Amino acid sequence: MEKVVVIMGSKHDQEKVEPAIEVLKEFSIETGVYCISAHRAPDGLAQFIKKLNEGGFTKVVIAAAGLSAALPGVIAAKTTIPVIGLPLGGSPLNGQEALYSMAEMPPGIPVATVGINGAKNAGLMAVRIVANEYPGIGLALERYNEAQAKKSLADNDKIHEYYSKLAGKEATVEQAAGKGSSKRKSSASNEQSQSYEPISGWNPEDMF
Ligand code: AIR
Repeated sequence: MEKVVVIMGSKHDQEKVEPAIEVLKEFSIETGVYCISAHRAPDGLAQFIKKLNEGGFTKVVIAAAGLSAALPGVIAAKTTIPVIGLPLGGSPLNGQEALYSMAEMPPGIPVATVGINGAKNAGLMAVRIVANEYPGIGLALERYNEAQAKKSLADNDKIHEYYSKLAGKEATVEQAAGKGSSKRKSSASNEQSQSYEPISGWNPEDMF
């Protein structure tokens, strides 16, 4: 079997699991994707786990499910391969039932659980586990983190610049209106704020 196994409880989970598969693809890690319900096909799942253990090649399993999600726990109970639980939302309890099912495992059978719909982090955690044995993947992870940091700091520059310019314009309008340091916005300053061109792809109103 493949180096990383991604298994979901239903074909309807596919879209929510996709970011994990994307991350693994980005790092060129051999990944097998499967769909078996722990509740609807328990014998099929047992056979699958048997094959997983016999294969001896898989380093980590990502198990994704919604509702009362037994899948990662059942897999963890029948293998010593690390299991990452990916609880899925979109359910009557918004994924909390799946989160609790995965995170609150009885002592002795661990499942490393990510956040609800946290497929990207599930993928990245799997990459980190595989990287323990493959230094090249570790280096790729370092580059990934560097690129991420660069992007985050570029966002900081844009946001800081946006508000600095906005503050500068408001001050000018206040001064022109002879209002000194009054915090109350004049309608002119409101017009100025609205006419200021927002930075591309980012809407300040999203923050509120
Ligand atoms: N599920 C399927 N068997 C056991 C569980 N917990 C989960 C699936 C899916 C949800 O139940 O992972 O998130 C609904 O599945 P379906 O197939 O009815 O859409």
